[in-house]
Amino acid sequence: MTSGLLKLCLFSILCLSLAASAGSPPRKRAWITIGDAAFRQIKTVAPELTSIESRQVRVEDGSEKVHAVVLDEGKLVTIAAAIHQRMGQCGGFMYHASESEARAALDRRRFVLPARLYGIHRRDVVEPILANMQEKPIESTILALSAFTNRYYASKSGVEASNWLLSAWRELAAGREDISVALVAHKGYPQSSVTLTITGTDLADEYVVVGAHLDSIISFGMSETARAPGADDDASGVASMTEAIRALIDSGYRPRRSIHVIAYAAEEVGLRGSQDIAKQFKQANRKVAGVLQLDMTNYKGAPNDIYLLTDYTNAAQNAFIAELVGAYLPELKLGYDKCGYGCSDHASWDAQGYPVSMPFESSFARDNPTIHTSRDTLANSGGQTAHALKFARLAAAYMVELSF
Ligand code: IPO
Ligand code: ZN
Repeated sequence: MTSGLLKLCLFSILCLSLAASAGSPPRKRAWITIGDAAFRQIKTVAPELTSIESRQVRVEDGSEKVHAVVLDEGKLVTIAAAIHQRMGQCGGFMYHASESEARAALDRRRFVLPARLYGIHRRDVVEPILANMQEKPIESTILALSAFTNRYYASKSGVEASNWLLSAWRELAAGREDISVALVAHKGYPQSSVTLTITGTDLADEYVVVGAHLDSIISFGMSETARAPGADDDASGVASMTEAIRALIDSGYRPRRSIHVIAYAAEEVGLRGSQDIAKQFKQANRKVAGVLQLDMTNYKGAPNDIYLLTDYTNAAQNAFIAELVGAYLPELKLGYDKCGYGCSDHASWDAQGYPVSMPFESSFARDNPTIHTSRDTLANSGGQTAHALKFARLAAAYMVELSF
């Protein structure tokens, strides 16, 4: 018998015996990586969980222990709920489809980026764009997105919300040959991410990325028909980003680098959409000047206007963001905070070694108490969009300066 045939035989025997011994089909396994504090919390509801590997990972200003854990896929919902309930909105986890992906996620390699100069060079372009930005369009985007029953990654209305955004962005891009709008499909669930790309005039293969997540969730009783408006989390981020793009297009500005705007699918269930996209960027060896994440921009819960997250983000780019605020939004007060492992899509880019920042609406201790409930509505963020406009302006300044 040839060795190929022998292997095939052994494989068939193994499969047959596995199938015979199982009786019922084996349950589907999933892997997550999770910070130590959150892991200890979920152990209280699922004590059987053990980590298959643990590693102390370095973040910009300290370190944190992170575990890779294997579990039944059905347990993911319980875990998301337990983290939310026991840790407030803070801390999260990253979903992985295989053991090797989970182990790889513990290995946080950093890209050495070509040195580039952050700086304020385009006041002439930025100032008129910021002056033209308004609350009204932000409000309409938030209201439109939060009107979907929910935007859950696995639900019908979650797919409809993604299609709605596709058409809204196509309208913004109408008549511009250098702008493309597309859906990015993901494996294993029906919701797609949405992207808008302005192709750069002379550094088209270098990208400035701005993202926010499209999906919404409630912690308890999520279903097709459950109401998850997600007005702040994260219709607000999508709306801020959309207003930045609207004003940029309206000004007729043509960036030297490409600007790539992404509304991610499936953030709430382990950063799945953004992990796919960040991995695709790395696989394609794409150059990324920087990434900005907007997750929650419209609830002002604390004294400062913008809190820059210092963990799982890039310190040099954070300093540049502070510089942008000083130059273009000098009336705003800037604070700093942390939100733990896997707390939003910035972690997906950080995991692939790309420089990322996340300006946040509030401090960790005073964040929006309604998120992940049916009460996350515009009315419960004060019925206004003044706060989200600050983040929209920051995003517009970031896009222009970094794409120059
Ligand atoms: C979140 C982000 C930063 C901080 I500080 C606190 C809370 C929200 C995030 N965990 C979420 O639910 N994103 O969808
Ligand atoms: Zn959320």
